[in-house]
Amino acid sequence: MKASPMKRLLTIQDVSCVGQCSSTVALPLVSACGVECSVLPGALLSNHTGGFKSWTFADLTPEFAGIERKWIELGIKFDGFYTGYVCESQIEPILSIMDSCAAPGALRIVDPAMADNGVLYAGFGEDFPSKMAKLCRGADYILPNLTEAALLAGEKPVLEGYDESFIEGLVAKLHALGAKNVVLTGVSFDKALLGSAVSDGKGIRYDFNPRLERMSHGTGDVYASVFAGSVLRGFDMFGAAALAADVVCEAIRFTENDHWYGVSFERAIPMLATSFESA
Ligand code: PXL
Repeated sequence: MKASPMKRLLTIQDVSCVGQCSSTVALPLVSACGVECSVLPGALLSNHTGGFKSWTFADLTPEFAGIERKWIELGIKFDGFYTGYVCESQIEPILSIMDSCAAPGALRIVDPAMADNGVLYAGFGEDFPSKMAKLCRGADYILPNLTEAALLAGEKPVLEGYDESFIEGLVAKLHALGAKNVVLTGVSFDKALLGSAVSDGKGIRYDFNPRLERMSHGTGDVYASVFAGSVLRGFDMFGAAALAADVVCEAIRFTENDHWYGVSFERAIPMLATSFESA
């Protein structure tokens, strides 16, 4: 059987040289989904900011305009865009590239990677969530965790003791920002289960897996990369969310206990790649 034409996704997020996050996770995982992955690095860091004592940071925003002009000149188009950790100066240039380099029907997948466990990542100011909200406005899919969702909605994060009606209210506020579909991660009503609330604006479906008690930096990037790759492969968002969660769990299971700065997603690649054998 002849395979369907390969889709091309552009991911826009930093390159952290060390740390198993952002572009260095997206490139292998989107590729393992059978989707061509182009990268636009927004910044170059020596290592990520989540637990290392310090890091170097080079802002690559000044490169964006020239790269966009070149792509327009060459007629380069993308079937989808997946944004992760980006900085404020990149929001407008990213929106411009999403307009000028979109193939017909191109999808916009926004992981508003900026916060976790109730707090913004180091280096982001208090007003950053309102800037990130602009990127969420025209998105086909947004994938915030509970902290990011609250900050996007202009609220204080609530990380436990909530019920389904609270989650429904939060998801409704995210749709009100202008996002078509919402995948809210890190949801748990029962301590033994952890999962996501997946909403198309008409109804919410939940996807839960048994909670794995392990430090888990970088799982959001693994989740978003698999979600983006599988949506471009034609999975519906419920199937994409379920596969993304399964790959995260598999990656955590393969991760040594003292490996604190990322997850060993590399060993989940065979399982991910076989998920598309009949797709
Ligand atoms: O995993 C999200 C992420 C991406 N990029 C950088 C980060 C983080 C989280 O800390 O620091 C640079």
